[in-house]
Amino acid sequence: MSKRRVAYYYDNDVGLFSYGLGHPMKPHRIRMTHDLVSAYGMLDKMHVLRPRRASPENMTAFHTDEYIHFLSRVSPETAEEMTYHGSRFLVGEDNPAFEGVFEFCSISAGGSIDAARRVSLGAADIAINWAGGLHHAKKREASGFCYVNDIVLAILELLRTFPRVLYIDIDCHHGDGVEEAFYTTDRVLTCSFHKFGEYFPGTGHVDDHGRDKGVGYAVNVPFRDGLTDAAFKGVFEPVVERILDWFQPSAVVLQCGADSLSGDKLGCFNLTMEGHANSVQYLRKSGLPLILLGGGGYTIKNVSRAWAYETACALNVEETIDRNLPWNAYFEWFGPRYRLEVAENNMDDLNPKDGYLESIKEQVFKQMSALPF
Ligand code: ZLM
Ligand code: CA
Ligand code: ZN
Repeated sequence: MSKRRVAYYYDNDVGLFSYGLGHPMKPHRIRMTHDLVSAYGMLDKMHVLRPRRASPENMTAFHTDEYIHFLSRVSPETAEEMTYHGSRFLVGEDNPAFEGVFEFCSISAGGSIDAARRVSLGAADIAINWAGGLHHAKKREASGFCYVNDIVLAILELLRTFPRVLYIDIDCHHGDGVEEAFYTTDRVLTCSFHKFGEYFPGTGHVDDHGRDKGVGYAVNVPFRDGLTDAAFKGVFEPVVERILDWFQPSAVVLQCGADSLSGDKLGCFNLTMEGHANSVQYLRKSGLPLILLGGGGYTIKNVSRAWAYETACALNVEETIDRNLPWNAYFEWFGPRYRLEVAENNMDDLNPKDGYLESIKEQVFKQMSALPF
């Protein structure tokens, strides 16, 4: 069980895309992660694969033909007239029609679909795509920096082989696009941990737990600002343990959004690298087929630290890794300490105050215990 076969999907072109000047989402962080993974000598320990690019047909397994047709043709030059004449597929500054947007989406989605195929075939125990995890994209529109929902596409691929898939989302934002896609089915259980209250996208209330056949198969764990490692672990582990026992998934998809780390530009939690990676370690120990995806993460030197460390966790070599960063192409970005660490800061943790943490845990458990075992 300790040595798992790991497949790692990476396309060298992904870091070259740009959402535009000043946009917080920076595809370059995927390349920085890869450089760290490479500098640590981890590439030799896994199957390194370049994903096939997802085709429009692959994408319409979830999205509408009209939306994907639009996305495959839109460019910075034509965005305005296409939006003016057609329906509004892209909304505002969050989702610009940047140069190469469709190619970027086909790399991101291609990696997640290939990861799902490889795990389905039994050719890998863990498959990683740090360019995936774009959980807000909807069937017929882009949302929150996400255009194509690579996660939904990967889960649909897994459902061809596996009876039940568990989706866990530790991005600071609610995983609304994935939840919505599987809200009425009992074959996919979605579980998102997120900041809730005056925060994008506004969904993910603890009471939202699925509809029709899907009642009980959506789990939402809303947090307040300042979430620390201990508070997170104290909710994550019992909730996920209960889900594993009850749902008995045949495969797990973990969205490792890194905006839940301390010091993130858009996030408001206070997790260290180890506190974040505990989720990866916990699910690795379950022994279930596992897909690790990226997601948010806007303080990019910390994103690359966390995802490089989580790659080491997948390989079960995190104990042996040198906490002084090896020389790499972006070494100067990691000063002044040049360490593999994301430290907590002194922000106040509002979660343990006036019994909030206990009450959230209780509400989540209450919903789960109302279900037939
Ligand atoms: N305005 N530029 C998380 C997705 C979060 C919606 C408020 C846009 C920003 C943000 C874009 C340079 C994931 C909202 C924000 C300004 C309406 C959000 C472009 C700064 C900038 O400087 C910026 C021109 C931009 C966007 C901040 N947007 C911060 N937060 C959220 C979306 C995605 O991490 O979960 C997964 C990848 N949007 O709050 C507004 C309501 C648009
Ligand atoms: Ca989340
Ligand atoms: Zn996020």
